[in-house]
Amino acid sequence: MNSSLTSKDVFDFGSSLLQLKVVYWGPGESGKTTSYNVLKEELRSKKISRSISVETTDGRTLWKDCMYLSFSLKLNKFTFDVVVQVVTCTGQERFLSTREYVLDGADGIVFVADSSPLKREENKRSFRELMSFTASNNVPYVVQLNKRDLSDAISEEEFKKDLELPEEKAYPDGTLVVYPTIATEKVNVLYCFKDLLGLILFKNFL
Ligand SMILES: Nc1nc2c(ncn2[C@@H]2O[C@H](COP(=O)(O)OP(=O)(O)OP(=O)(O)O)[C@@H](O)[C@H]2O)c(=O)[nH]1
Ligand SMILES: [Mg+2]
Repeated sequence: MNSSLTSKDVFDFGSSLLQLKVVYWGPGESGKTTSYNVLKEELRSKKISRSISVETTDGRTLWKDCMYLSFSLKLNKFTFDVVVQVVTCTGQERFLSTREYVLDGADGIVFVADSSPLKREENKRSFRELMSFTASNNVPYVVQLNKRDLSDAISEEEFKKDLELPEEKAYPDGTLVVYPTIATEKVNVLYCFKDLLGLILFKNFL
């Protein structure tokens, strides 16, 4: 699905099947795979495939993590079967080309940033990279500011300035400008993912 399509193209009323792809994107070791694993656990009853992870020997993502979730969506008198492919890409600088490939066909993106003050430049660089990939197709995204448990975590205000995000807490549609998360403690990860799904559906219906 891509953003230039209308709801009629996206929702196949004949088959009632809606297929979406959500990509977790962000700098190296910001917590993309940890967030993915939270979804895998919290939504295990919705998982309809094995989860595949291709890692380096030290546990970093080499290629991607990937799984499929499925659930029913009721809209008025229609019921849709929704299948969501969830993937993470590697944050490692040297694998830029694989990130482009993983992002291909994304319907929504979770940008996972790192709260460490040492990662500010990496957050900026990765966000710029993402914006350059998404500039032409207007894919909806949400921003997860992860590792809020760090004692020296940067403030949300500093982070918003770094990424040139609006100062407000929320957008007019109610989604947050920044979702503070602690992926290792499962805090807010599912909430952020659900809001992104809402944005994708909203964008294609209205
Ligand atoms: N303190 C803290 N550590 C975290 C949090 N989330 C993830 N981590 C840790 O950060 C490290 C990297 O996490 P990953 O989930 O592998 O990061 P990634 O973004 O998938 O990394 P790459 O695949 O290499 O790009 C691991 O040691 C995690 O345990 C968090 O919320 N707080
Ligand atoms: Mg990873």
